[in-house]
Amino acid sequence: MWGDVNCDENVDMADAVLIMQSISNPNKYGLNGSDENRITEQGQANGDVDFSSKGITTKDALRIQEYLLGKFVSMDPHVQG
Ligand SMILES: [Ca+2]
Ligand SMILES: [Ca+2]
Repeated sequence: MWGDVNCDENVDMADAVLIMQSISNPNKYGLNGSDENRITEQGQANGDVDFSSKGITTKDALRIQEYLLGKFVSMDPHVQG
């Protein structure tokens, strides 16, 4: 599911936050992080909603936030707008 970074079948602010946590605090929230709520490979795949940035970056987190604010009707990166 596009945008569902924490794999709870919902797209909300927590997903954008998890992307930023996995970038800023990889020891805890990265793929091999210590926190039980760390990002997973599936979560990274779900969260890569901005194809202009390779992999998971702050751009993907930003796109999720913009989606939540109503700027996009779909989280699918193939459907821009
Ligand atoms: Ca989620
Ligand atoms: Ca990306």
